[in-house]
Amino acid sequence: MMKMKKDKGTYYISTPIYYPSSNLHIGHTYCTVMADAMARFKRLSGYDVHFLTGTDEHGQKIQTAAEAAGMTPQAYVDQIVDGIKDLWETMEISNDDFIRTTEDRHQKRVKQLFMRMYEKGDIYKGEYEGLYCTPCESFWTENQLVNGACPDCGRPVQEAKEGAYFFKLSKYSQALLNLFETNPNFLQPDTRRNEMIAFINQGLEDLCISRSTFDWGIKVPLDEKHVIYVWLDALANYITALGWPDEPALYDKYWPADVHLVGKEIVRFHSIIWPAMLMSADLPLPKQVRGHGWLLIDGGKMSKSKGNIVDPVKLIERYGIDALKYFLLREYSFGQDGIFTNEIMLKRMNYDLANDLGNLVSRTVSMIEKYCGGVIPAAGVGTDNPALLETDKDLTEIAISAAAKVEEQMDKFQFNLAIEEIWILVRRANKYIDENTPWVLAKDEACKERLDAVLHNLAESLRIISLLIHPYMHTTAEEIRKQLGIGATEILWDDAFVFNRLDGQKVSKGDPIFPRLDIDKELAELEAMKGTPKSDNIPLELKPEIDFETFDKLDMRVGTVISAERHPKADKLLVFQVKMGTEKRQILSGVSEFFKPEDFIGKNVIVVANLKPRKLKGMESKGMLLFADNVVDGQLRFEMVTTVAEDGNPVT
Ligand code: ME8
Repeated sequence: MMKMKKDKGTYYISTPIYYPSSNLHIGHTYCTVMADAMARFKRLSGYDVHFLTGTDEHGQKIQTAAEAAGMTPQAYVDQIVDGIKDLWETMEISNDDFIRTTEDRHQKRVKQLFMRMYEKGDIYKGEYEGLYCTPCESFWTENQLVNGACPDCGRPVQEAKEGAYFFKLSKYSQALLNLFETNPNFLQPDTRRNEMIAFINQGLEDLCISRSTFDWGIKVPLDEKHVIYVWLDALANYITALGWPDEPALYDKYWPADVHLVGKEIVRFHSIIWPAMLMSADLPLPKQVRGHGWLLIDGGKMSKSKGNIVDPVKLIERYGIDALKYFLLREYSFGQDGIFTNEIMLKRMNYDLANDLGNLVSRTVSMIEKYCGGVIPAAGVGTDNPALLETDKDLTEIAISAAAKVEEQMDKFQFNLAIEEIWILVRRANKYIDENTPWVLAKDEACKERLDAVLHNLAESLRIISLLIHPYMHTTAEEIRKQLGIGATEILWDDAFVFNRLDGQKVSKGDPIFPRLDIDKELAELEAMKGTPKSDNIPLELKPEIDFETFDKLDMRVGTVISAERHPKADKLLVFQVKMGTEKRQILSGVSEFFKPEDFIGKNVIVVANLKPRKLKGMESKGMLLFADNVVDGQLRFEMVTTVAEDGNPVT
């Protein structure tokens, strides 16, 4: 077999470096599986690929989680990172490197990058006063908030003030706008690009890039009382892992990255802050940032406190790596959010894998064993029936044109459509069996030539399928090749474009590649495995401590809800009329996804009565209703156990 030269150049792809604040779930797996499929696809089609993943280990969130677990931050992250590495190893993720931001190689290079930006005159010392979201490690301005909460995660923000270093992000506004305008490919999908342009047009503020309220981070060179902002630290991984600037062999070879694959919520960091940092350091920009959508469970994001985290390890143990990878890549459309349920997953596995692909493999190999002594027959035609000749032509055409169609979809990161192109061939081949009925041909010696031709065509189709599926499910691809007797030959993408490779190979039937699942039974067992979340399993992640004087500034009163209705202009907001003594107040609260307005009528609530009034989407809110997160079930609570007197005022 001829060897094709790998001469398409280099391809550098990265995933986000994940926070090791807890174990990874199916959402992280989704992103890494896509990056892996792309890396494998590019390798197979002739690129010299570098695939990077890793962990983002600094910052207040990690420090707080470690403290809650009674461990040092380093010991805390070490055990979680071990688990993350194990997961990727179990899943046979083909990353070429794994960067940890606590590694020396990273820390020293982040300091060098910081100094380079400083020497450029882009970093200055100032004082930061703003609204801070601890889980997201982000400062926000008042008008960036959504319903008074963090626009990324929806959680409350707190006022924070500290002496800090700033990066002159605003200086790069125009250069960033030019980037989006002149290079529409830089950020995909287009919807994300439009959001970023709008974000810049609102006015970019300089970015606070140091923290002094905690110390789990890389020290600011020149001022060790501060640690470098975790996002500046993390984003730098894409070049520090390549050895920039002191060991630049990989950097020279692979930078700029071809694509940073990231979830939609961190597109802003990758397409605004990261390019601005690189501009400041006079380094080339990545060629592309691709934002993917979220996997949603029960209509929302997975959360540990809701107890609805889907653990990939459990699914792999039950269904195998390839079935899970296939499902993730086939089910969801890149860039859009998608719903995850066990039922959707199990149906995909049964219909596409056990029925379509599994049957094609077992029928083809069994028939070659039964009717041809296990040897793949040579190519032929064996009929002059135009209808059957048409089936040959159709199957061959679909088979040899599939690779180009797959490439076209992969160029757009449309994994689901790329796989659908392959399944058009899988289903066509199954139909070909039904049209040509080899079991009938086998009964008549005069039809032997036709029988051989049919089985040859099926074996060729399977060989092509084994190449096409290789990036997405390499173990299955190799198993199919083993059954076709070509397991030892090199996998070459270019072989997917031709239909004449097999003649005389000895097949060997194996176990079904995807056993059929009893969906009802699986659903019941998966449900039983979930268990009920227990509060003592859930680390309590708290905001920074406050002193009594700060707390004592709050004036809290019990009020009674007289009416509640939806805000006419904001889906998330409810508008309450609350009675406290002689006073009636309007208070707005962003809780419509948790409660219906009628849940509140006549109920007593705790009101922060001295909060400065403000307008939310055109309506005034005077005060705040208190809700609390319930650790056990993740639900919000508001009710007080009090009774209401006849005059409508609470009895205390
Ligand atoms: O943001 N659906 O790390 P992170 C789909 N450390 N993808 C999901 C998902 C879901 N429900 N949940 C998570 C960070 N992801 C930073 C990144 S990079 C320099 C620093 C995926 O652990 C998705 O790719 O919160 C998302 O962007 C990423 O995990 C966030 O991982």
